[in-house]
Amino acid sequence: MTKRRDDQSRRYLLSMPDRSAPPQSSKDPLVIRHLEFLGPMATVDGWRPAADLPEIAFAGRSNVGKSSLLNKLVRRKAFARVSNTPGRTREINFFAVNKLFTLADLPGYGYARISKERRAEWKPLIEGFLRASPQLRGIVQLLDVRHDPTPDDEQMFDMLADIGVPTIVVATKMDKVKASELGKRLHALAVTLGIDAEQMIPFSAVTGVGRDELAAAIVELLAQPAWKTAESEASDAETGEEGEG
Ligand SMILES: Nc1nc2c(ncn2[C@@H]2O[C@H](COP(=O)(O)OP(=O)(O)OP(=O)(O)O)[C@@H](O)[C@H]2O)c(=O)[nH]1
Ligand SMILES: [Mg+2]
Repeated sequence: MTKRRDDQSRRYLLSMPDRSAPPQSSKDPLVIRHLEFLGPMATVDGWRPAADLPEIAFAGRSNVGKSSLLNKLVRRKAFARVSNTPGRTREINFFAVNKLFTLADLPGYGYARISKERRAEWKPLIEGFLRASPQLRGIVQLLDVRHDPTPDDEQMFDMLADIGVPTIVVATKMDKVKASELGKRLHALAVTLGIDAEQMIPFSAVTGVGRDELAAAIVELLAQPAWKTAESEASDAETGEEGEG
């Protein structure tokens, strides 16, 4: 499979949910009634919460704003821990929302100021989790609107494309860019990733812009069947095989 289009851009064959006609409503698409921290997963074979609720995971470089985005999403100041020490969180932290679904705050990757060996640690845990989570509905992948994707981001996008998990791309820290530059930055990111700019959700944990759009996109993802089941059913249909049981 060739993914590289030219020197500057890659076309990732991401599985992206159709967001062409987002529902227009002034109502909060995700009212938070109940929140619970479930615990951390530290290794691929380590503890994780029972996979009995649909799951959405949040991924991105260290310091990109995953925990801040989660807090904004659930309308709490300090529910997920916002780090002053990037590269520290190396576990996956799970939160249950409204006893209906689970959010997984993935460890940030690509922090420069740690050893080479430790820099590579993120991949097995994140990849192991993504591939072995039958209830996973999708990934919210964060990019800092100010920066082009790094090689670590590229590895992550390659992995998401390879696994085939539905992916929502969020451009975060919008408040840090001048209004006159925003359109240009979003376009540049979209071109680099080979996706449509409309597929990205512009977000800021400071101003709250994008919170409701993201919440609506997540609610839609949660309504989908688990993508793994959908995938295995599709391949069963192709081969004419029937599932067991
Ligand atoms: N201006 C601005 N700052 C932000 C935004 N989101 C996050 N930050 C800041 O960026 C820093 C990192 O934010 P975190 O939410 O801890 O980032 P993270 O991706 O969870 O980091 P790791 O857990 O280390 O992977 C903090 O100082 C935040 O206050 C945003 O939208 N705008
Ligand atoms: Mg964090």
